[in-house]
Amino acid sequence: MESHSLLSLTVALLGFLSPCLTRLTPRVSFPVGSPGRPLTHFRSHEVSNTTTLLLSEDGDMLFVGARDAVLALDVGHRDTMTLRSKLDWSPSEKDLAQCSMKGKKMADCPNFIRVLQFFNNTHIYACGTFAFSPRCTYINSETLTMSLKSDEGRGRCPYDPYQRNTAIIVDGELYTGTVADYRGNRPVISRHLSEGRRVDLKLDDTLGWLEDPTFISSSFIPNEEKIYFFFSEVGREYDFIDKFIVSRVSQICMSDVGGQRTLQRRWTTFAKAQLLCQADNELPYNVIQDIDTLPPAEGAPADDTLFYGIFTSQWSVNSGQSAVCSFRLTDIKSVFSGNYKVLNRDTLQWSTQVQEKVANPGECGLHNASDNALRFVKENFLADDSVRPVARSLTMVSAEHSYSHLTVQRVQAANNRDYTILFLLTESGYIHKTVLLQSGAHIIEEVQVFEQPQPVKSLKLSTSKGMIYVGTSEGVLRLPTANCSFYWTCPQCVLARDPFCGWDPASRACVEVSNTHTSLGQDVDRGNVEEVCNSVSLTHRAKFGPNKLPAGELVSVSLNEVVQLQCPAASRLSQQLWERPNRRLSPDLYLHLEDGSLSFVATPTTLGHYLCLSIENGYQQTMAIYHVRQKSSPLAQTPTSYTWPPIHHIPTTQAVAKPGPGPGLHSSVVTWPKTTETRQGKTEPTLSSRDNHITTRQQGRNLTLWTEESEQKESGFREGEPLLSARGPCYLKELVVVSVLLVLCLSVLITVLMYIIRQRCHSRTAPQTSSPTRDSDRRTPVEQEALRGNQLLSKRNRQALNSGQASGVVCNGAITGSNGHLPNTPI
Ligand SMILES: *[C@@H]1O[C@H](CO)[C@@H](O)[C@H](O)[C@H]1NC(C)=O
Ligand SMILES: *[C@@H]1O[C@H](CO)[C@@H](O)[C@H](O)[C@H]1NC(C)=O
Ligand SMILES: *[C@@H]1O[C@H](CO)[C@@H](O)[C@H](O)[C@H]1NC(C)=O
Ligand SMILES: *[C@@H]1O[C@H](CO)[C@@H](O)[C@H](O)[C@H]1NC(C)=O
Ligand SMILES: CC(=O)N[C@H]1CO[C@H](CO)[C@@H](O)[C@@H]1O
Repeated sequence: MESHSLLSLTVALLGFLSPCLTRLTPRVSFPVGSPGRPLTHFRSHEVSNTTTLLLSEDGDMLFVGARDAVLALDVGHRDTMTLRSKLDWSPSEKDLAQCSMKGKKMADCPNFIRVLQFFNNTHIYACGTFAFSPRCTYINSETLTMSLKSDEGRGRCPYDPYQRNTAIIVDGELYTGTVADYRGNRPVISRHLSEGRRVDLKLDDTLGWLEDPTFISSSFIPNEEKIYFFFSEVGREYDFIDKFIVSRVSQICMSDVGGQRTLQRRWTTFAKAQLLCQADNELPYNVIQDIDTLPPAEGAPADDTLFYGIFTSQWSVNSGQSAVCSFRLTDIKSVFSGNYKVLNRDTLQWSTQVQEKVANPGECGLHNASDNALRFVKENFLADDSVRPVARSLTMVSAEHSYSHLTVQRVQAANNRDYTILFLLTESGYIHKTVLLQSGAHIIEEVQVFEQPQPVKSLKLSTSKGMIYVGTSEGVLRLPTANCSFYWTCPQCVLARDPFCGWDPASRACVEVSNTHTSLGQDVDRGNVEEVCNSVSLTHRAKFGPNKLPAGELVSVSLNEVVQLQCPAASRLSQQLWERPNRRLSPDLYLHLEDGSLSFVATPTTLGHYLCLSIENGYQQTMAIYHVRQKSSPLAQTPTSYTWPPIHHIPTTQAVAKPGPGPGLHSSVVTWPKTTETRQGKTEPTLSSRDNHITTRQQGRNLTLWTEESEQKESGFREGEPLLSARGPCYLKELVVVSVLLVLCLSVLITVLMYIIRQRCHSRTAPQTSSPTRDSDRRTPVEQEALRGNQLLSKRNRQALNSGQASGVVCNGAITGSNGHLPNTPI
């Protein structure tokens, strides 16, 4: 127990130093109900717990598996989803009584539909939990009527509605991964509805085929004639850690009909391998949450099929974080055709001993093989190698968001190049639309789909209709995959870097990319506004040129009053700057607040024009213009609209060649003190903050405080007094010192605590020795790895910070070891 708490403490400490992640901020955010991204809902008080979604091939009909019902929704219209028909399918009173007699909660006894698949052209096959006694049936997809023929659902559908399962019908046969008993401890991957010489198959009951799995998904690869299953389970090959979870891919051949004597009515082609979502030298994201298949591009070989999965970590270091990894079919195939581990039946230990290969496990067409070969296959089903992600790296990591579901799509952009788009659902209810670029993932936008976190059971993409469907416990909601009209200028359209959207110079609108538009302005890879918008349209300059600046706002103030000017952000990725025509913004007089606004005291020198600029990806645009002038009489108080006087040097909405800070701005921007200690001490608040400026909270709070104070004793200041120099920066130094001291104190305290804890452990478990060698012996490899990593890492961190690389990068917790391939270390 002690060693466990020590491990968790170490791991928790490491959490402060983990891998250096660049933060992924969605460029724009649409709150729920925002008109830019309208959602369509289907809700009915008679419908709840919508768990399974099935989309017709033409995308016009959505079949929904709910509680005690199957629905057919007409989704052919862009504005509405309407209920076309509903099939009630609930257990009888007697079934319910039996269910509750068995000690189940009444709320869990209804029929929760968990399998919904097209069976043939006219029928759907559906299974439900049916009061903890699963049933399956055929449903006519036109009339939504149940056929008389119904099957027992054992092995096809879970008993317990909270258990995850997967099912897929190919050529009229049902392939499932689920638990096949009431207690939920007999997991099985099986085939049903086979006819003639083809028999129903399941896994052999031999130890170790599945170890307490959670089924995630299954995928049919036509060229291979194989079904792949994705799940997580206990990784018994890592017996040094208690309940180490591993993610798996497993395969079966569709041609399988079982063995003749050995493995009769059992899979002869089952094999499984570990899916490793891990960057070199870091803790693995070991728990698969969801996975989606991206078929190869047109003309590309089937081996290029990709699987995009969301993975989280079992360890609290990475809690709340998630990673996306992609796996290539070729890599999966080569792992399955490699060597296999051997299970010692007596000790139940896995080993990688080299042995004579009697057969190739995982090979299709073994049904005629000898008993000897089949016995070999039966015992060798865990591939020795792990499947590593594409390019051996993570596709993306999010430190702030816990993703639960994803769907993936390939989109052809205006330049005819293909881009991969991921739609990732966060647990807090946002969909992140993400494009994968050479330079990494870019979150184009986030759309809030619900306000309260909801258990989402399915996310479905309709590429033909450009819609995403989300099944929640309350119903179904839908949002379009793109709506380009939100971007109403060429720069906005280009900066979005959305492969779906391009600027049409003819209609002067941001439109959806399609074959009919030939020359759309778009730069997904770089988002270079200058190049795209200038080359696309010269008239555009005139439209947004200097004489069409937004009308300035008149601000009337009395002298010595504190003025605060707001600056709206163009996007979450933009930075705001302030400029005055022909003047410098002296840091002595002006204060740049965290939200981008500017604060100063009205004096004769500070009266005049102010320009708020937003800069993003090297492109600068004017967001607001103010004219601050002295109040002449109480009458002039109301701000009136104001037209900008002709000023020639100021940058306008057209692209500015050099994004560098304007005159005098550099010195006035509050910068980070570049000391190791302050960085570490302060990463936490910035991590959670959605703001992309690197400023401390403390600063913000203090500056606000100052504003309030000074408002109270406004009259105490004299004109032109360098107020801010006397307050802000000088206190900042003190603040830094205090933070450093605090961090130091905390470190000392934690070290002492750890020392005490360790001492205690020793005195209890090993009273006679407390030598460090003994200590390290007692640690599991993971712990040792972690601790070694800790030392290494702090050294690395210091180096990084010294060389000034740390800016803009959040460091929060990695295990760096010299040979830290921990989950892959053979035993
Ligand atoms: C796209 O967004 C605009 C507002 O920006 C909205 O009026 C329109 O209805 C949306 N279109 C679709 C198809 O959602
Ligand atoms: C069904 O929905 C209700 C209400 O959202 C929820 O509390 C319950 O857990 C759901 N049941 C299942 C089996 O998902
Ligand atoms: C589809 O399957 C159902 C159920 O077995 C059967 O009644 C129906 O005739 C089949 N339809 C076709 C077109 O084969
Ligand atoms: C394999 O088995 C099938 C029947 O199960 C038989 O027709 C065929 O001849 C066998 N092939 C070989 C090579 O034994
Ligand atoms: C620079 C400055 O004003 N620092 C103050 C920040 O606020 C704390 C209390 O919230 C004061 O103690 C600091 O002096």
